Amino acid sequence: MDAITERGADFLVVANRLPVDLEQLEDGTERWRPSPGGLVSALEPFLRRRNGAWIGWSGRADMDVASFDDDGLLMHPVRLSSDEVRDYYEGFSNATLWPLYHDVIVPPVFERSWWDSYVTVNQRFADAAAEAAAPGATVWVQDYQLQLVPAMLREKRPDLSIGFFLHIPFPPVELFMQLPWRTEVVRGLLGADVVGFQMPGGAQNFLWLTRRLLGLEPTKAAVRVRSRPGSVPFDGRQVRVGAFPISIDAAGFNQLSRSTRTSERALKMRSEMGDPHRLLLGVDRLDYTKGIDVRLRALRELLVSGRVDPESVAMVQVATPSRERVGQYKAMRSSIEEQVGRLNGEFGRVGRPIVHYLHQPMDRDELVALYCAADVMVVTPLRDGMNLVCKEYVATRHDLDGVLVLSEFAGAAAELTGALLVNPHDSDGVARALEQALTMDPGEEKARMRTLHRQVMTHDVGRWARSYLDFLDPNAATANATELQAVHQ
Ligand code: GDG
Repeated sequence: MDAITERGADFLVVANRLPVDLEQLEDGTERWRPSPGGLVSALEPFLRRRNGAWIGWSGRADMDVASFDDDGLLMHPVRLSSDEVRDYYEGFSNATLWPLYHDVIVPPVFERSWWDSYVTVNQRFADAAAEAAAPGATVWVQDYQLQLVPAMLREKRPDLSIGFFLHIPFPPVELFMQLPWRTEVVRGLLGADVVGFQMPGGAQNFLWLTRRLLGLEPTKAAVRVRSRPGSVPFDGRQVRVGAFPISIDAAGFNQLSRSTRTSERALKMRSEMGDPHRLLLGVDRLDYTKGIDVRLRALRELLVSGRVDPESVAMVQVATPSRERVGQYKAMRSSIEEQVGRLNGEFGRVGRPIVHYLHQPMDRDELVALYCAADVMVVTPLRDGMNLVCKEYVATRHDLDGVLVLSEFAGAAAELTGALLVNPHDSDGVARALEQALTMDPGEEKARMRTLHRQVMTHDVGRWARSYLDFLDPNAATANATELQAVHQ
């Protein structure tokens, strides 16, 4: 805590999790290991240049961890008790807000004690940020777990420039209105100077809600707005609202895919699967929003009807363990595993299953080799804020081969128009798209992938971060551009 108490950080990220994991070594000691993600790589240049700090939970309950310096970045852990992990995190965040914001695919649970815990924990994050920030600092609050932080922080530190970004969809008014604490959440978000969403639709939903719940009229004046949505006057300030579609470290994925090690591994994977004529791939956290069941049903339909020969295809489905203590996730896992078992039982043979199902985290090199090995990437969420997996697949296809089947209900569909877009609620439509992908002629495949590849390589996560931060603080725009240029050289 020493460095930040003395001077304070000029740029702070506040997120549920720190970008590091506590790792247990063989000798019983522990050390912090970076958990690389797009967000941290995109924000690192800004954090380093501006005396940055990251505020978040360590991932372990009931553990006091002092602030520490991670290779020049200040990590400031926020403590959560095991009751808070249950109520704030697994409860309100993942069993109330997550389903409510994803079209109520499963019913959200409304539980007063979870809400109370959400308020307490949000206050703790806000207090930590208030303490760590230098006068006039920029604080960027991330995601649905921390929607009350902007207002709580402004209350204590009106001098700060506060941004908020929601990584998941923001729901239509009719759904959001179910939330018993709807006004409190909207007021929490309005504490920010900029409320950012993935898509213009989410920003628009938010603006409509501010009118419905608080009677705010959007400002029509010539305020600088991004992708239209606009701004609302609140509490003597203009709160600006905009869409900022997130992306990936495209160059990083591309580079990894070009290594000899990756191509050799990709070839080996295919041969271990019996060199199928066409290999399908799905990569998701095991989550009911991701529509893993949708693609398995479509594949089964093609096999049952004889439109696809079981000898010619194989599919890999990586379903990374996620939120395993939340009830809805347990039920979903069983039903997906039943589908996989049924497909393999009916269409596999000894040593040659149709679906290779992996319920385990996979390291990044292995994941990239899988992307390179796959002929068809299948991404069929029922609702997804953006979906990074489809962008990662595209970034690794420097050979311009590969077909992407993508749900219209993923934010990424707005950009990735070269994909075969499907409605995940239309099983016949998904089956038709899979069939089309499996039989696409190489000319069309390359033409489509060329468009996709260009889009992803030119719209990376660095560009996303810069566009948001320039919008939040136009005075810093030139400095941000210079800094990023230097980093990418
Ligand atoms: C939320 C929003 C939005 C997955 N399994 C493994 C692994 N992953 C990595 C993927 C990808 C990331 O996790 C998943 O990102 P998604 O975007 O697909 O989905 P969410 O986790 O739901 O993310 C989403 C995102 O936030 C960003 O704003 O796009 O809409 O829901 O990067 O590669 N990585 C490794 N092993 C795995 O087993 N190494």
